[in-house]
Amino acid sequence: MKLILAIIQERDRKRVADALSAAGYFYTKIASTGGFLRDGNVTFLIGVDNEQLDPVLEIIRDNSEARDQYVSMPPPDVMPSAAVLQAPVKVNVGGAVAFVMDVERFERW
Ligand code: 2BA
Repeated sequence: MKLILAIIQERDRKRVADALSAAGYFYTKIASTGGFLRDGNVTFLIGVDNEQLDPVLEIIRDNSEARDQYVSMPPPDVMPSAAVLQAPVKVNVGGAVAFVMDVERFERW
C-alpha cells in the first residue's frame, strides 16, 4: 500500500477532488500554505493499493494545471539579507507536487 501526499493549487481543488471521487478513491483534504508564496493550497492524503498508484497520479496530473504567479517581495526568511525586489518575479507553480510513501500498516475500525 502507498500513501500519496499531493499538494494542489487551491484553484484545482474541486477538479481533483471530483475526479478522485468519480473514480472511487478515498482521500482526505487538508488546508495548507506554501512556504514561498505564503498562499493557500490544498494537501490531499490518498491511501491506495500499489496497482492504483499510477492511475491516481494520472488523475492528479490531468486535473491540475501549472500557472505563473507573481511575487513582489519574498518573505525575509526565504530570501535573507536586505534584498528587496522592485519588480514582481514570475514563479511557475504546480500542476501538483506529489510525494509517494510506503505504508507499513493500515487499520480501519
Ligand atoms: P510554495 O512554497 O508557495 O511555492 C510556490 C512556487 O514557488 C513553487 O512551485 C516554486 O515554483 C517556487 N518556489 C518555491 N520555493 C522557492 C525558492 N526558495 N526559490 C525560488 N522559487 C521557489 P511548486 O514547486 O510547484 O510548489 C508548489 C507548492 O508545493 C509549494 O508552494 C509548497 O507548498 C509545495 N512544495 C513544493 N515542493 C515542496 C517540497 N520539497 N516539500 C514540501 N512542499 C513542497
